[in-house]
Amino acid sequence: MNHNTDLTVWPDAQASQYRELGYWQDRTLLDYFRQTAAQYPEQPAVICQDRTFTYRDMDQHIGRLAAGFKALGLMPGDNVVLQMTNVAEFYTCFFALLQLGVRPVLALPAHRQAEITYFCDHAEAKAYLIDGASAAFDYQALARDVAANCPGLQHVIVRGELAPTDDPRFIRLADCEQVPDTAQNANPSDIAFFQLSGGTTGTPKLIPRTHNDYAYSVTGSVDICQFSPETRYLCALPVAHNFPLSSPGALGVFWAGGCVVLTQNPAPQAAFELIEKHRVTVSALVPPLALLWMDHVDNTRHDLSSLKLIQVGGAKFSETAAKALPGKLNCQLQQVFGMAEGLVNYTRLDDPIEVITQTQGRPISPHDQIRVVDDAGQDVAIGEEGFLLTQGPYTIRGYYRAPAHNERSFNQDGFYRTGDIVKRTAEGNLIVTGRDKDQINRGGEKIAAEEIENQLLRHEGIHDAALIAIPDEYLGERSCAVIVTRPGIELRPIALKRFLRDLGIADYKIPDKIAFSEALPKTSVGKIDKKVLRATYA
Ligand code: OOB
Repeated sequence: MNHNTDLTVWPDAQASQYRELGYWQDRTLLDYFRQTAAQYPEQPAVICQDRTFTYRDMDQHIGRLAAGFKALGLMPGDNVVLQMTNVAEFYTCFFALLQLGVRPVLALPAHRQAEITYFCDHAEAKAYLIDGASAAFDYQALARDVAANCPGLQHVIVRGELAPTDDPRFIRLADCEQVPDTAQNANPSDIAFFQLSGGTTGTPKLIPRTHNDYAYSVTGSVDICQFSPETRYLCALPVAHNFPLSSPGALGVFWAGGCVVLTQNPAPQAAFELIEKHRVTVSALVPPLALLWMDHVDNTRHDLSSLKLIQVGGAKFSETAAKALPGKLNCQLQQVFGMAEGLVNYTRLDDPIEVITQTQGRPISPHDQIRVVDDAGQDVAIGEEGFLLTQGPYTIRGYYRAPAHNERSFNQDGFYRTGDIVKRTAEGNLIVTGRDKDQINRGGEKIAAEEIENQLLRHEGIHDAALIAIPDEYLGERSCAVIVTRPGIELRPIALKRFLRDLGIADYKIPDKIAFSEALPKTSVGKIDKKVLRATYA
């Protein structure tokens, strides 16, 4: 086995098997896009507010941007950080970088200085690409702070007009477009880009995804979800997230020749208007958003009759809500249980209704290996709860440059320890029943407890801190920080939230609730007993 810390490759036997089965086609992600573009050049590929891009338009922008990025000196194997909102330029930049073998780290719009600086440092990023025209947040101000702290950054590439700055590294994205260059410099078995892990440790982990493995996950998803040239997909979740990117997401739409409709605002009012206007057939939602859409549907005057399928995933969707959704939104429900590390499970469109409402589905591939094991690593019986382990043709074998963490996250046989607690039914469907990782799942947004605890401990008035999940009717879970202050120190929750915000942490990671305690309960081995804390603060 290759123990390169950048990309842990699959064992040779598996790699050859995946090739023989036709899963790995040794084509780049851009090859798939261009195949569709050649077949349906005039079809709309992306609708972004009042702009419509055909497949030909997209393809041309990609070629022009690739030429421009190359002229800036970006080289195969370089890393960059890509942080776009839900705009068409996300896809053109993504593919242009891939064409050059340059690897984007797919940051989320919610990430702030702490996260972005970390990505830039850890990936030794040469460039940072942002949406400088967002009405929701000033990404140029963020980029100025990031650039000031990251001397290794050679370029900050800005969608929209440049705000005044003395920093010569800032350049307009539009100025990057040059005479198109379509020559590819990417190896299909190499890293295409990085997804971000929900995380369980002090620092976020980068997930290297190869062209081969990712393309297969998309192709398999397109089959299962029956995407076609008629598919009109509303992308309401952040474009860069694995779910709306590849499950089957926008890439699935591109593989099939359909159309992606982008929205910056996932709220029902805005989304329903777009569904009616563009005759949207499918969308992907996290549970809180699905609940919001369901609550709002009775009061809408918009015609939603084009909707055929709503996918819900990212966090557990309650059985009650799952039963109600098809009647409310007058379409089918599909549950999706996936992870940026790879494995994605779907309920199938023709599954019995009990499977669709009571399970989180089964894997894409017959070659996804699933194990449900107990504390001792022994397989448990069907229907019994256990820890979910997986390996397969599109699940990573290691995080990027994280050898110590990889020791813990992967077992001897290459299985990824998902940290999810599941039951498997006789038909092979998975039911997520809990979690064995120190993470809060805030309505689909993942927070690594240790990351926030470390930040809290930087406060001089704090002696000890624990971040736990507390139940929330709407989000499923919210975060609660339990704080032990130093003797004689009094702190106010609002000041602590402020402290975290000033450290440049994404908003969704700021604790929803802050509680104070004399001491934190400890287990027999001296670790903070989060079970006790959760029971106390629930
Ligand atoms: C998706 O990916 P991530 O990387 O943001 O989060 C993965 C984790 C899973 O390990 C699990 O803990 C949780 O999110 N999760 C679910 C779930 N879907 C994800 N827990 C219960 N029920 C579900 N349906 O969240 C993701 C990636 C691709 C497709 C869909 C979701």
